[in-house]
Amino acid sequence: MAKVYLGLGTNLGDKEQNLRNAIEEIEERIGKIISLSAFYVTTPWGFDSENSFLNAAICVETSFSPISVLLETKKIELQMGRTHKSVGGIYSDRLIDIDLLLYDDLLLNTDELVLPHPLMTQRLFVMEPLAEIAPNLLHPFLHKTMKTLLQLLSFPKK
Ligand code: PH2
Ligand code: MG
Ligand code: MG
Repeated sequence: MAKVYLGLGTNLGDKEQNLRNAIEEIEERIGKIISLSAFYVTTPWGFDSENSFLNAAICVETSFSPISVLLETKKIELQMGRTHKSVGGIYSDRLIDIDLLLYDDLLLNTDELVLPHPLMTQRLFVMEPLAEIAPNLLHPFLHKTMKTLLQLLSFPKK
């Protein structure tokens, strides 16, 4: 069994219900959820929108490979009505976004999937919930804990 950390985000519709639905689908299709963060209200990062986000992080125990987890999360996003993905790094409002953050201590760099998620340590909306559920987890490439990485993000050195 592997432990996979997922970041969840939504900024359209009934956001709390969207997160709950996604969590239920993940548990049904990917594996047992062993940690769930609080839901964080966050401002859109990297694009302008009037719609604030609700973000969360979860840890799932799974027998699936990283690519299978990715495919399952894509299916859940589509099933929940997500219509378009970000194109060329331009973000847009969405009902649900499920991102793979970490898969055990795997380092992976393929066209389909990069692990750890390359932008996770730059994003407060990811690191706050992640550090809540896994403060002492080590980033397998940076060799720092999630708690430390969150602090570095919140109080960057000048
Ligand atoms: N997701 C993005 C881009 N910007 N901002 C917030 N606050 N929360 C997100 O989940 C988010 C974002 C790309 O997936
Ligand atoms: Mg995302
Ligand atoms: Mg995504």
